[in-house]
Amino acid sequence: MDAIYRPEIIEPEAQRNWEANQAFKAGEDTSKPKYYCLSMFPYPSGKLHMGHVRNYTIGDVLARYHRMKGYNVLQPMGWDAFGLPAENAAMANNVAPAGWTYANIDYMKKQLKSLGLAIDWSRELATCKPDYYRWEQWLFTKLFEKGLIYKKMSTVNWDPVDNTVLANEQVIDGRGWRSGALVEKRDIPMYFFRITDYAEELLAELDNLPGWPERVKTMQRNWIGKSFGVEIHFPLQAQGKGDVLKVFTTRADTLFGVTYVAVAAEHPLAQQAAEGNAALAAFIAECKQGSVAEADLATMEKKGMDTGLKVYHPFTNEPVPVFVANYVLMGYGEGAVMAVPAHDERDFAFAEKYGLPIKAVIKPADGDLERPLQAAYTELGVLFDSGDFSGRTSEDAIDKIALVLGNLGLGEKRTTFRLRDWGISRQRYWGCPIPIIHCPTCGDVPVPEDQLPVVLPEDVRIDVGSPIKKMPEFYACSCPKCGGKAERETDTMDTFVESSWYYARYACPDLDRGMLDGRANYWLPVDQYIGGIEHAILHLLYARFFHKLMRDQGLVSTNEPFANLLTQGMVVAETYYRDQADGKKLWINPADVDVERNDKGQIFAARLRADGQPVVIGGIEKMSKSKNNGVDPQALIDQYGADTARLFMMFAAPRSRAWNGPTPASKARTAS
Ligand code: ANZ
Ligand code: ZN
Repeated sequence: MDAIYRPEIIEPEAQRNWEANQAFKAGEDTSKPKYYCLSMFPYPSGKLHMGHVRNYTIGDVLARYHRMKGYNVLQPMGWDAFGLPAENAAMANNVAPAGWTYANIDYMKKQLKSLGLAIDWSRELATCKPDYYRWEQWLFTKLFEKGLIYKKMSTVNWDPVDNTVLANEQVIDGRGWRSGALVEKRDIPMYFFRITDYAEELLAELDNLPGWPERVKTMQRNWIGKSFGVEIHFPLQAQGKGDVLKVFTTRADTLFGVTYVAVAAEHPLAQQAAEGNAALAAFIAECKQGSVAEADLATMEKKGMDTGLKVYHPFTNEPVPVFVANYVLMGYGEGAVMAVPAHDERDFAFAEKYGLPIKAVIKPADGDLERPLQAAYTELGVLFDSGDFSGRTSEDAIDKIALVLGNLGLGEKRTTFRLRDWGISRQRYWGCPIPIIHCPTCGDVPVPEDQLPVVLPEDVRIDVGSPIKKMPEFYACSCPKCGGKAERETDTMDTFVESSWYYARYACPDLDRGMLDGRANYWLPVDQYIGGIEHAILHLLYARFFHKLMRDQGLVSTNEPFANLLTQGMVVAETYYRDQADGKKLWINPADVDVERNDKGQIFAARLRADGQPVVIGGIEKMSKSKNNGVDPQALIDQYGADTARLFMMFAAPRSRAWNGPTPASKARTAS
């Protein structure tokens, strides 16, 4: 035996041995309790970063611990292999996205192996392979037949120079990232998953996930956003009897403070008013321009225009003007609001800007409002100047007003969700083809099971736009129903679709007769899921949704995919830079800097090793390429060995409550 520890000899030897003996191959064994330990699979971007090392080491520690405790452990690995970066890399390096992706997978797989993870590699999957996405397409056709997937027009970012749709992240300051052209909005048909049908269950089931961090559950609850409110009907002046404008409000108690109503630019009433009103039509067109990103909508300047139309107040019968306003969203509630400037901040700002009346009707229970109002009073309180409802509390008035409106046939209580249906059409190439055939006679026809998969051609050249949109050999086909000439859909699916069910496919990755078999019910739910907090909302919500879709399709028997969730923190590092002549910062990798520390270990001086001159200490930031503060795990592994690198990652930032122990759910499974 060597006197010194030589990882470069010991580790490859151990790893060869594991591989030869298939040491981590998992099988279904009902004599032992099972433990399914899953770390979020990586996007094959090129090489591993420290975030991966941390994520996968946490998973590996838990997997090995449970194995030693006598559990039947499954720890699989795979590749989230579709996505836009492959197209960008392909364009930059003149290679095909498939080749780039497969080469990255090869390299990163070697790196993962050198980390010494106890992975069952026999279950490896890559989402860009037809034997994987075939089943995604199959489920798509089933859901389409059930009406859980539908088509509707939806707004996208359109680059008028490159003639292509842009993803939100490809729009920079309102311009296309390649062409620099001003981006327009365009309506095109897209497919949507009816996730809103599951909103109630997705919300309620969060209460049955004791193994999830409270913080993540709160984020999901807010995202689903259940609101209890009232739908109120404002009869339209100068229209047929019974024509009403519907609004959704959470504050029916403020009804007597309504001084205008506002509709979204896309609302049919706005469209109607714009006929013969050029100024209004221009304003509506302007509203439709610009980004569709939600963050931009929240911060943009509130703008509006009077339509000239009027509605009647349902109680006082007074006429109320109808505005078009850019802060009203077509996709929420009714796409129309009753505006109460005295008690809503947005309405207050809008009323001040356009000189609309501000009528207060709610005051604090124990005091009075300031006069004149300097800002909206948005709290609940007691009603005044509100007819028969004056003197009631807000809570009480909301119920009573809903009741009276109901009796008049002018409204009812309603719950609304902030959650929108999930639009999954992407006008990109490197994704799973949507299995629909467009027939001039039969309409949208799902591809029959025996014609699946619809294979994405891999041998392509990428320039502007998706190559399969220009390949008749891909899209020309015949209709499965009538046999006539037809065309295949050329959009691909959002890559979040692939990552919504991979955890289940690991149970039976070799199955070629179906999406899942009984093995999925043996392994699921995942006992411990580990991944970045950045996936707290979308990925985890979509995966929960897919689990329920698969359950209702008879593919799995549980309600939730992940019994315990561990969200690891961000991996951070020091940053260093020098100011350059052009005002930009030159970021310097910490590996090239020599530092001096005080007795608390804080860095107080730093010099570039190459020239011995000082560099600016930029503080600790998330490890990223942009700040050049990435620490390459490979260098650590090569120098000190994987065990050292792993131990360091665990020691440097220990997980105090790394896991919550097997939940009752996973115990119950092992009994059956
Ligand atoms: C009148 C009112 C008075 C409101 C008041 C608030 C305060 P949450 O809680 O998020 O569900 N709203 C309704 N539909 C909208 C749309 N399509 N676009 C933009 N805003 C919309 O929010 C519900 C409130 O958001 C509703 O209650 C409505 O404004 C507005 F003192 O109605 B409220
Ligand atoms: Zn047909």
